[in-house]
Amino acid sequence: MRYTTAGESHGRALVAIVSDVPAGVLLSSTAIDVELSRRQQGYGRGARMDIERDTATVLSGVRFGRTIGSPVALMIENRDWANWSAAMAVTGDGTGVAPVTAPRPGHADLSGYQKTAASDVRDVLERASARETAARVAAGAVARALLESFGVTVRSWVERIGAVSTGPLGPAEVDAEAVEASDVRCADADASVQMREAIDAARKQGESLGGVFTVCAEGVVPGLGGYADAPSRLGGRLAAAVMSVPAIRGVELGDGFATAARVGSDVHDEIVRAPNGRLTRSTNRAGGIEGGMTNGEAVVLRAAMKPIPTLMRPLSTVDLATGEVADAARERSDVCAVPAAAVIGEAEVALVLADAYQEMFGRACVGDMRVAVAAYRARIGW
Ligand code: EPS
Repeated sequence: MRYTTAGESHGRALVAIVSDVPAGVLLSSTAIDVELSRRQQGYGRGARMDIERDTATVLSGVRFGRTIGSPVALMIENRDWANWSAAMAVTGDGTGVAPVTAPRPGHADLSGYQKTAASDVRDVLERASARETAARVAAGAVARALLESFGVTVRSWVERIGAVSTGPLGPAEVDAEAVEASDVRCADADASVQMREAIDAARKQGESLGGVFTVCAEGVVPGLGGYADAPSRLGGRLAAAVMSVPAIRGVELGDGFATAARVGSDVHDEIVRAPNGRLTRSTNRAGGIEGGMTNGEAVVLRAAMKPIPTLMRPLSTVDLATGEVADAARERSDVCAVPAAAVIGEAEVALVLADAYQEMFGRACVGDMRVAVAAYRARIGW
């Protein structure tokens, strides 16, 4: 399963095309819209989210509620387009449209401008905007629908916003319903209050805040990915997918960086025979990935997000038209988008895992994949 996206932040629409989707996956636009709505939530989001009501129109690849083995094309219209149709017109010469000339530190603005010989930073920032992640989440909903056929669930929670942290939590410690009910995606009520206070304080100061979230996939079979060559190793694939989300600056699997300071016996997970006969692990410090493959434990990945670079109290930059020192461009911004990033992280993890299932069990038809999964599970006693 692969996907590509198109669309500018204030253009007419975002589009996702998901290819290599097997036939027979139950897929409704309602299920996609649930994910899009989850991405729009979160305390600290900017005014843009008051304008948008992201929903997906399924343009192809689905018939009578099931995928048919052709690419699934999804379109999310930008409601804000109505306010930008002149500035983002496909035709004309831009007369009367003021260019953006004050690149924002931390964004794609300056390097993108230099790379593409743009005359207006807007040519770059429109596509570099994290608005594009709505299309990724729609694509991820297709992957999620395939994973559901195999009993795999993918969830996330926030463990840090700015200086407020619950510390790393395992899946057994995190109530999924409480996370969904929290506008900071944190199941701990006290920490949630402090996180909201931190966001309020940042807003007052014209600041932005980053944080840390965890994505967790449960119900995966062992052996997804591969140990034999570099591109097949699942840890790298998961990390690359989540690192590709704008503003993500670090990813770790399981205990990740903390394992570097411990001795081996405090890091590796002993193999035990569970009462149901499965070969399982007494702990899950590896975050479900060993030797480039899943080991059957929950896949647990943590990601660090930097504070969003558009600041209402702007940093200093150089105006590209005048060469003078200037304030970085600003219109509006999220104060904090860590809860949204967690939902985007789920989509990325779902897409990688769906692809790994297809690699191992077939790409054409979900019924055949189910038979192959059942045979594999019977063979390994899982
Ligand atoms: C976003 C839409 C954008 C931003 C945000 C993400 O809308 P606008 O630029 O119209 O305010 O709110 O993007 C960024 C903060 C960024 O730095 O790219 C969305 O739909 O998630």
